[in-house]
Amino acid sequence: MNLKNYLSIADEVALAIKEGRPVVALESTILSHGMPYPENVEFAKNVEIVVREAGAIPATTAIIDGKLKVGLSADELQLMCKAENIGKVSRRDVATYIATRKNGATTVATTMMIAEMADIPIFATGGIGGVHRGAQETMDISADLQELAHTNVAVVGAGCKSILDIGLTLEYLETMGVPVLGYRTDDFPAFYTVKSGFGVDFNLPDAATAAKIMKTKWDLGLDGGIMIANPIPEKYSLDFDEMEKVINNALKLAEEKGIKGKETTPFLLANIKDMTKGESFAANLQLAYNNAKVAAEIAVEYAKLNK
Ligand code: PSU
Ligand code: MN
Repeated sequence: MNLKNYLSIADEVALAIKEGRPVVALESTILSHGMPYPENVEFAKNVEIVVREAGAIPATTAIIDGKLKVGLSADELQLMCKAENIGKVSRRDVATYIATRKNGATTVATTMMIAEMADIPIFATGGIGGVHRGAQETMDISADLQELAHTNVAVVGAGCKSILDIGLTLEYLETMGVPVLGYRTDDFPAFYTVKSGFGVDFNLPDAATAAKIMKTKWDLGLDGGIMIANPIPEKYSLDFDEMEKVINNALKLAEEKGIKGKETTPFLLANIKDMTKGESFAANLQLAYNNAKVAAEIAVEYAKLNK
């Protein structure tokens, strides 16, 4: 591997990593393809502030000018938010984008890859990708799940996106040996709502326990990620049955329009936002901030263990 030719880590982030201080990776697909412009600019700034306030250094990742970027400048964040000619980069796209100097936003899968390369053990997102409804026919299963199976990074998310088949997503994670830990909950959250009706493997009482499980897993040589499922704060939680109706309408529309592949998730999120008159977007913002906060708290505890 000849990573140093490809990896470009911002000075502040590089120093924190070198000194063993807490760092939290953040993705850019949520900016470029998960949220509208210019609201995403405010989110991109605020989510980094949330990480800092909880005692860690934020490191948003992206592919820019032929480099895997870890830690973006204000201009680079702006570029990702404007999302003009910014692709959605999954594992299979990485080499092509770098070699041909195309700019791209990183998904959960690619942010995990880059975080591991940079030695950042934890990453906060909105919700992970997973097994889509109807995957028995379409075989649409997010590359995020394979990444969780193999890459040594803990991901804090409000469960998986509720547009997915949550039960099948959890089955897949079990098969791949990925621990699914609930942050102060017995229930696997459903993105916009606190509960999905499915359980988690273990109820994490605090950030220190999360850090201890991460260290133990990787000390044991048990490679692969960890899903830390952090429910949306109750006061921002939407009604599960209401959201199911909205999601089903969005799914029907996607089918009518023949939306497939990597377009599916952005299409559904944008339509759900419109159908709920922005209510779902407000919830999306809040759950993502909450994940950034918890990830930073865990990063702080993890850094202590490795001192
Ligand atoms: N969570 C959000 N909004 C998003 C995503 C996650 O709140 O836009 C993105 C993540 O980058 C995730 C991707 O990796 O959606 C999954 O896309 P797909 O289903 O095509 O794998
Ligand atoms: Mn897909």
